[in-house]
Amino acid sequence: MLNNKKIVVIMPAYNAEKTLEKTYNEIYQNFVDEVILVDDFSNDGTKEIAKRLNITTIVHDKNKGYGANQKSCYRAALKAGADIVIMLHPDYQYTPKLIPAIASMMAFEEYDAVIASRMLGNSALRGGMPLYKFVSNRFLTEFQNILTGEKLSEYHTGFRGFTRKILENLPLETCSDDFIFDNQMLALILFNGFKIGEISCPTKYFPEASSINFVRSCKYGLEVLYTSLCYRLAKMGIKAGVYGSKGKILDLDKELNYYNKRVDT
Ligand SMILES: Nc1nc2c(ncn2[C@@H]2O[C@H](COP(=O)(O)OP(=O)(O)O)[C@@H](O)[C@H]2O)c(=O)[nH]1
Ligand SMILES: [Mg+2]
Repeated sequence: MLNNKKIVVIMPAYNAEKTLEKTYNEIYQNFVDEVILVDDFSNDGTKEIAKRLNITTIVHDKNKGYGANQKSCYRAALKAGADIVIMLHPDYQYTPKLIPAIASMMAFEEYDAVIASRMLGNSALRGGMPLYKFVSNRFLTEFQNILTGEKLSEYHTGFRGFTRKILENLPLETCSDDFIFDNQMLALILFNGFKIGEISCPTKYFPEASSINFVRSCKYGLEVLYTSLCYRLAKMGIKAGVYGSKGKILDLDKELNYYNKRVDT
């Protein structure tokens, strides 16, 4: 709790058995009310480790994708009564020690969302980010800033926080089940006039922390360009992409398959 706001950390997991415990152990538990993990039908021991760590765990009955995984995470967090939700990858790429800093930026109602940026400062390449990812991140960020009129240092980090208001009001059900979900969500936040704050965050690249290959990165990059173009069109009154009027908010009645539900005493 912070300023009477319930803080929930969500972890969209896929084959995270080697890094989950290390990530979890660095979460400052006194401050976080609940940790929820959604296992997207991993083929390793992710859910068993989550259970041993007493994390509220939900399992998908098939591999649904990174975006679909986040949708399940946000549904579960809203059902758990979260006021502030921090999304953290369980691949130990980002330091969980910054959770209190991120949460406090929203707990006192200065921001509606916060991203932990690898591009503020110069730690991305030092942390081992591949050069092609660094260059494309910079290019896509500039392109997106121009088309949205914003000035974020990046749009692609896996460490973010959102207020309940954002999760309840954005048409997230309409967003992709794949990796572009992340970018669509940020674009929707800006499109709807919510405020995004940033903090700097170190990043670590090692084999388990980065599985997206070159081809999937290219697909993601093209989809980012498309998302930004649709944003500009929608601002000009031409409904396009996820900004259309038929967007659906998260369907909270959808079944969640709890593998290990935390029981509050
Ligand atoms: N749900 C789901 N998540 C995935 C899949 N592949 C990767 N992820 C997760 O997506 C996140 C980002 O992927 P990652 O390989 O770490 O990307 P990078 O760090 O940006 O290079 C990680 O938390 C992965 O566990 C998948 O097929 N399904
Ligand atoms: Mg990663």
